[in-house]
Amino acid sequence: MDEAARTATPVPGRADRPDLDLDTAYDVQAASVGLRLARGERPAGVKMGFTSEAKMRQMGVNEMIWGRLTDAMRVEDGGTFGVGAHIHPRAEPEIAFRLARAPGPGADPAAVVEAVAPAIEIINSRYVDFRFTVPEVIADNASAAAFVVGPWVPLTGPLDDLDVVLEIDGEPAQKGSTAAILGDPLRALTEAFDLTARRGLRLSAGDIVLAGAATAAVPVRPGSRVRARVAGLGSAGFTAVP
Ligand code: OOG
Ligand code: MG
Repeated sequence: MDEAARTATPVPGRADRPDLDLDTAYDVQAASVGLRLARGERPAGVKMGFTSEAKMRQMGVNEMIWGRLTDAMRVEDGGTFGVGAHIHPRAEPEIAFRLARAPGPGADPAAVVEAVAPAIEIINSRYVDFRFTVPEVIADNASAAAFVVGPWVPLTGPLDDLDVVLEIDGEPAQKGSTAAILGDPLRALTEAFDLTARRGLRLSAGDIVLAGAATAAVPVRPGSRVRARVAGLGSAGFTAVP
């Protein structure tokens, strides 16, 4: 997986991998991200996947997953993303949370949130044509490639039904609502706390949690301007370059 990511060379998915159960898949993910950390990247938090019907339908899966973020995946808001280093990147609109502290067991998610922001995740499956089984996509770090976070604001109001638009070159490409994310993105945060704790990953102050896409993902082509707008929160965007 690490080599497929580094060299932008896809590997076959939905392949015969009888030993790849969920535990093994998360072990592969940890090992593969471990190689990135050994090369000097720093942990930056986690991303949730398949927290919305729209995403589950698009990818033909029905199980929540999570992956790990590193600082090297961060694209500055308004910055550029180089498509050429990736296989077939897609953008999807998300909500980002920044943690004020490590979440204790059974933590009230809102109480652990320092700030919330509109965000874009750029996914880039290392499998041919984005076709994979659930264990395969977990082993592939949940297709994580990059993320863009817009302006952080304190969590003051409800997040359970904010309009979301993903724009390409100023035109809406996907529309939805934060309600698509488990009914409320804060639920995705609770799931992130539970699922990571179960696998021994400790989140800490300053970590980012991406709640999962509110809509289906859209291919990122060189030259496009991509922006996610979330009503009441603002927007996050980037320009794709070759
Ligand atoms: C897997 C990642 C799913 C989300 O937000 O639902 C995800 C994929 O679609 O390749 O990041
Ligand atoms: Mg995502």
